[in-house]
Amino acid sequence: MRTLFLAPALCLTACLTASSALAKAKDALVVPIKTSSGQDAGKASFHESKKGELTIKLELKNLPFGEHAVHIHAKAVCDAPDFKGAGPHFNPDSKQHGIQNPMGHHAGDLPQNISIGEDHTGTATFKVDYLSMTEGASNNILANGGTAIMVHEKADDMKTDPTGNAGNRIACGVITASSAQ
Ligand SMILES: [Cu+2]
Repeated sequence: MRTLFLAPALCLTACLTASSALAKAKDALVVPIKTSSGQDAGKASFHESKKGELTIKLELKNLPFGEHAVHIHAKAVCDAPDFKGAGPHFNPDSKQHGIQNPMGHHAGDLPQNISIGEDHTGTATFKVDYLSMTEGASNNILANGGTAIMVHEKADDMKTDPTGNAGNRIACGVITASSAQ
């Protein structure tokens, strides 16, 4: 009697643990971001809805006051201090740069800049349907080893190809499947 009673209870515990770990890995990809001098610049979290919309939530710190471009760049490399190893913007559809560019836009272009306050922190949330974390999708930011999220010195003008005139790269975070927390 005792064995029969215990077995289902153990199974229930094990099943719950396994499914919540799985859900966590898919739901919340959290990427730490660092400045070009290696200082903590906060984090970006990525969540894909069932409808396929990707939400990118930025919580940044230790950055200069003002408006800054944020993009997804093509390679999962953050090589300080210039972060050039991250390559150009993530652009699987071979388009031009800028949400306002008629020939655009790169999949790695985000719809707004982030505003950093006088306390050197800032938050922003972007919801886009042109990026995903779904295996097999051409716009999957985790495919081919992943991508990088990049913060620039200046604002993106949303139209100048290929960079948006955003200036130097000042903070970076590597986006890979193993960034999941
Ligand atoms: Cu960029």
